[in-house]
Amino acid sequence: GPKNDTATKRAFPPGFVWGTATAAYQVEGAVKADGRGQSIWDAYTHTPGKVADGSNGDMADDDYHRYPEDIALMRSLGAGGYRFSVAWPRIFPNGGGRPNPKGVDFYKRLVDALHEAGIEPYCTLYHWDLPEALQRKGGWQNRDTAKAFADYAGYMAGQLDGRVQHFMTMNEISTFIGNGYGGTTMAPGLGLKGQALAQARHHALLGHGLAVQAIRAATGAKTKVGSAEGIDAPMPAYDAPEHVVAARKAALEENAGYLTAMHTGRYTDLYLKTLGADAPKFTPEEMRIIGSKTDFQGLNVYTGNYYIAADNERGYEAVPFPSSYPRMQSSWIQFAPDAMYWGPKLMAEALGISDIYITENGTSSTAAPDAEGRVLDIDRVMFLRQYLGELQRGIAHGAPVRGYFLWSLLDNFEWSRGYSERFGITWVDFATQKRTPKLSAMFYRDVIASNAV
Ligand code: GBH
Repeated sequence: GPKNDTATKRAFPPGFVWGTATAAYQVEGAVKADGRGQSIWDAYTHTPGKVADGSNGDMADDDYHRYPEDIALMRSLGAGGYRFSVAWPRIFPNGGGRPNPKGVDFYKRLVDALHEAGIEPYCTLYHWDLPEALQRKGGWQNRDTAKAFADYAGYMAGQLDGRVQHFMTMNEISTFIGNGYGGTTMAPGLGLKGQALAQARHHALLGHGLAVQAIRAATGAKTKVGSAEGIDAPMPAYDAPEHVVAARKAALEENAGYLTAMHTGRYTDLYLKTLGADAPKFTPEEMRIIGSKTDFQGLNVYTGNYYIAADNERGYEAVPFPSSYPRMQSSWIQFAPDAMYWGPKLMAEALGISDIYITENGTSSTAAPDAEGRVLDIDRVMFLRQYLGELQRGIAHGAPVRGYFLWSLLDNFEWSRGYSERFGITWVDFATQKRTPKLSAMFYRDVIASNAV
């Protein structure tokens, strides 16, 4: 057949990791199987009025049973990596105590099947499904949860040692604290304010740091530990030097409660000053733990914020998005491919990060099967092509990005949006569980095959 026009493509470095990503509660289903305990997301989704379409993750993609078929999909993409998460309540149904061997076995089977398919597993230990038993004791508001998380993370990493090389402690502390503890749109939906919120955030950071240490203690020297954090990527409004400086300052200050604390072991002066009496209570020892050295940083990049230089205490000012700014189906995804150029580059420069993985990037799309059953999601193809082009340009200009995980392999349970927003490059008919690769899957297969966009 006709050859691709590779001469006009922009190449990624040799050995660049191409993968897809999912999370346990969003794809597994099988919420009562093999002794799994309840999580805060079971409780939340079964509370009327919380999820847009009244749905839940009871079945989701039934990936708990269909993972061999899902690995076959990854294989047909030619993907070399897969980012998945472990459901804490499958391992410790009540948060701690005695482990549940059947839950552990599921992840061993999954990881072994990935290796058989030539796919490297990247394991996230916490993608928001806190055991409900721990929420009853205050969840992340309770400092003991940080210790319980580290115990679980160390135990699970030890069980997968030799089979998994890359572990991420948590996914997006900024989101589960911001929306679940500060807001009400995610589990547990507490709507906390002030000091209580800052303290819950501090405990989550502490859980991350303790888990980094526990994972290292439980695994061999080859293990690489990091986290996957969400950022609204800092971007200069345009690339004049003063605006680039402003965006780099924003990279530090806008992430002060998360990545900056994790990479420097301190809260910035501005962060503490802004919180004032609401600042978290912390000890120097806790800050040392939070700053535990990691081997890589995962960044989930969907969109960003534009900055200009400003004559104020921060030295920058965010440029608001006018309502005419282009967006994707999910209204929070402003179409901003330059987020993929500037985000990794400025975060690496601001925090001295040497190895980055894009642990999530992708978009929702309203594209649905046509008369012939094809899903021609050209909006997602356009989105991915532009973001990947900017990623390539960033790497060419020194951004230390080693791999990219597309969110998501499958349409899945999109948290409080239920099944109304589809992020998959594979269509899932939730009534039959039939999987159909979309046009974007063909596009991604092509990118992977040529290691270029
Ligand atoms: C990621 O979060 C998650 O890690 C992943 O599980 C999820 O499926 C994926 O994105 C797609 O959403 O409801 O208007 O208040 C991305 C960061 C932060 C985006 C919270 C949505 C809520 C917006 N998310 N935000 S709103």
